[in-house]
Amino acid sequence: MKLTQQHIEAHNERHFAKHKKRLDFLSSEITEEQAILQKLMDFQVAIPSWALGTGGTRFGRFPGGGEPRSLEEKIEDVGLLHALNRSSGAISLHIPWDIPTDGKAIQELAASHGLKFDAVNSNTFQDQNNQALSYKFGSLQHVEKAVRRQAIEHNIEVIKHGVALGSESLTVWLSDGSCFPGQLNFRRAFQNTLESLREIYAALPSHWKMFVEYKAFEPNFYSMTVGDWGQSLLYANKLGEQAYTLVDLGHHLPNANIEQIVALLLMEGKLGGFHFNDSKYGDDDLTVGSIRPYQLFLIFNELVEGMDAKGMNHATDLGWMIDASHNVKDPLEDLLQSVEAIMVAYAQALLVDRKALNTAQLENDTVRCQELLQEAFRTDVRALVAEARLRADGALEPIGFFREMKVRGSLVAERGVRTVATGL
Ligand SMILES: [Mn+2]
Repeated sequence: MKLTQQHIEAHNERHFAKHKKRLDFLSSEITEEQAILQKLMDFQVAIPSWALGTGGTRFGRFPGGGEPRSLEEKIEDVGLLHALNRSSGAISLHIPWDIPTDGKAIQELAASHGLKFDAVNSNTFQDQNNQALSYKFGSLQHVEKAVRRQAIEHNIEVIKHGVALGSESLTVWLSDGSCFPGQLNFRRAFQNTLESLREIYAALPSHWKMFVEYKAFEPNFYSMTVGDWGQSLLYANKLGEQAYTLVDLGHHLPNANIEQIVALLLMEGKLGGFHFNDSKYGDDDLTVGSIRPYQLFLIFNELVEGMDAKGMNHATDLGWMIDASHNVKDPLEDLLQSVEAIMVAYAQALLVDRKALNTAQLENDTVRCQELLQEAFRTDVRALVAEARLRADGALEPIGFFREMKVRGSLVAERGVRTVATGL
């Protein structure tokens, strides 16, 4: 289903009076409102093609209905999100779950929804049906050259699909590692992986970036060959200037100081991509901002400060993507919540009085430092985020609209109750 602008306008008229009251109050509290609104309007977060269906765990999966059955329907779903929040203007494809058969037609369909193609993602963490060699003991790290070769060729294939769609980056996440002590020679695994990544890197078009994503544990439970930001940075530095580290919020050991990692990677010019989600225990893939909104704000605080220090464009110089799973919520509602949480944290980070914070830091005024950060964090910026949506022709209350219009019901009627999104 494609929403009409009239539907959105009617919704906005109904909610405008309440919005106006909230915005007027907020406007009296903040400075540089127009500049912040423009930044919010420019900021886009990519939606991965695998996030549009119901997720699951190794114990089970409980799908809702009306899940997208094809790449075309996934693009329609992202188009729907973007029509509502105007901040989801990109889609990130996973190969081979979403191989575009007709690149040009897919690109046109995406463009008709105002969507671009963000990073393409390779998959060597599972065996495909027609695959000659198994990744059971790793892919790019594998002790057998033929397996490494197969994984390299797959990544090069993914780059080709990306080129056909207008993507400009490749994300490599490896499940490679070991489950038991002694299983791997760590140095050999690293060297094999580096050598394999070098071949993939050599196949990148000159304007492309390669993101090396790390993960602390799972599916391997003793060691991961790209297990933390240090290892990812080693690879990225050895590969060259087109290679960057990608930070996924769920891929750290408990209590890791992610904001500090972000700050240092930015300082080194090596932060390239960012995956949003939230977690209580590990790689839980929960809705962004649902568990630790303050941490999300602190991360955005470092992102804004670090990017500004380097003269980077917030909207375009890093790859922003949601990487979450929706086990018990409607995936589209969950994604709307996630994007909202991201925009709220970003807006709050833009409110931080950086000059005052810098002065307080230089005076060792710890109390003042905390006050300044929490002043921004405790400001209710939702009306500002809503105003940015309104100015971009989005809906004042995206989830409210989704429910008022019974969008899921229409999707179920269109696609059926028992559809399963490809790749899940
Ligand atoms: Mn990720």
